[in-house]
Amino acid sequence: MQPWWKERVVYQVYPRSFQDSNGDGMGDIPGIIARLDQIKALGAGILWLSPVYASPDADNGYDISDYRAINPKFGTMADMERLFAEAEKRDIKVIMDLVINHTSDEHEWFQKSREPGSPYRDYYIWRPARVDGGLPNNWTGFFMGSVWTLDPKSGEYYLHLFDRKQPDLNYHNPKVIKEVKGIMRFWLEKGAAGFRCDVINVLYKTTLDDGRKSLAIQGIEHYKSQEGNHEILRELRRDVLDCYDCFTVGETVMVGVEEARLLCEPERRELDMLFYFNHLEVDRRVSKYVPKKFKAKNLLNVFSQWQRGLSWNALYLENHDQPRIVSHYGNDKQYWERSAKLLATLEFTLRGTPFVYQGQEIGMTNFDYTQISQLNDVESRNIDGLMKKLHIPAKLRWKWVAQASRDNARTPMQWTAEANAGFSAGEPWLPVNGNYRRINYEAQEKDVNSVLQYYRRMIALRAGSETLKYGEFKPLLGSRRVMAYERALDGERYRVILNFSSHAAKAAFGGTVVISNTGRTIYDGRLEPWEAVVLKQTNEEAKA
Ligand code: ISL
Repeated sequence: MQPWWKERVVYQVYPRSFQDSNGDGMGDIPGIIARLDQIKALGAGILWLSPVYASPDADNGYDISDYRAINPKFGTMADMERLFAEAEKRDIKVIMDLVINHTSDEHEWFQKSREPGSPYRDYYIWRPARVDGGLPNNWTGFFMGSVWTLDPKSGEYYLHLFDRKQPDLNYHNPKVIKEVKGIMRFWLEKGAAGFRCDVINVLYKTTLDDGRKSLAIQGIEHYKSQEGNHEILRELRRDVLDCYDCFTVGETVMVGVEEARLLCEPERRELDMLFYFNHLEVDRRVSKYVPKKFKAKNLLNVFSQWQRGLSWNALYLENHDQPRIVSHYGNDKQYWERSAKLLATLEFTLRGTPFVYQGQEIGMTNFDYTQISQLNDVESRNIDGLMKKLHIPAKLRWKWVAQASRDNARTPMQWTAEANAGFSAGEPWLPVNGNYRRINYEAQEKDVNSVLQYYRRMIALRAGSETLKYGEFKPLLGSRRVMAYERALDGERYRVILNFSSHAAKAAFGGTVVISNTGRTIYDGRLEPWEAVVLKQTNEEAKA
């Protein structure tokens, strides 16, 4: 018997943008409850909630000020308990976002920590200036600039890998680990079925020595996937997670396959699976802000490495930090619908647990904003500020920020063609994409050929096939535009052929058509633009 978290599909909800129930323009927990039936109808069996905890929202909830309280913008603890109960009624498991690399600077621990000599001082990483008055070291953070901010109260600097409002916890302090275990137990007892673990491979800073000179994230070699980090993961697993029927998916930054194996192969008893980023970076250089040409074969190579390198993958094409996949690797203009379906074909025919991000199932696109002032994301604003200091012209800054901004994924969910796309009766916290009259859930619910219906079909196809869930992955063909691969189990083979271009293409493979995004039922080796075809063949058929 395979564990349920390998069988099921996960649906990620970004609460503030999903469904508002009280007209304040902010999505909330009662809104999520009201939409559980839609999540169920998609065929998802696990709900991952981005943070709903108390937070001043400097990074939209990834800066937590109380791990045991609900952000009043989203509702109450009673609402949260009702969400667990309503999800359970529908056989949907709920996993929480575990953000433990840092807290908010408004967390009680940090406030107390600012007092030198306080028992909380060692919960965080404090250092005085260097003797020459310089910063404690030369590290730079994920959101650009130094990782050090001076706290006037104690006259020392504290370390933050992300925003200055997200001070890093000190994992050399056993009290911190004990607190984290308490938080995990609290949510598992309430009914959580596991955790998505935020930036989980950078917890343990081995030394605070200067980092090697680097264009970005200088100093990372001192804290990425360190042995101390592995020990913490094993301890959390042994002391907490192993006592519950739950799973973890770690968000791990900058890992290659070898490093990932150490973090999530089953015998290591650390994470159950992890999110890597390589597959979303095949058209990026150095940083996500610098584009390069997409080639299908490069994407296939990345998947081949990961599919064969790990015994189980977390599969995702979108989340709240990434541009919309149909705008990124698809074609959100002429071939919007077909390319959105092609990407669904890709995701559900790989080996692993698939994660669908809200709106992905209706092919939502990147935002249609025209200027930086319309953005909310702290990362986008910081990067723009930095580029401004480097005298990069405004037009170019906008071009780079717009295609990579995290707000692309954060525009409100497009439910209907009515005002504010049915997301809210009030003014949404972030403007709705102007294409909501054309792209919305309600319209696709009624249309048998919609992207939404195609997602449902792909999810059902995967659910009904041991080969698609557990079969071996083998790459077959990778060119500039086309990729093809095979999944095989017990003499049964699925062949997946994908044309990532607006040109016709050729790729000769045999088998019976199981599904295609053009409605074709016979495959003759010729692909239409953005066509996706899944073929099936048994050993007997191959011989015949
Ligand atoms: O978004 C990114 C690149 O596109 C990353 O740099 C991102 O910040 C990194 O993957 C970590 O993300 C997670 O932790 C952050 C939070 O802002 C993100 O929303 C979260 O997913 C800090 O908690």
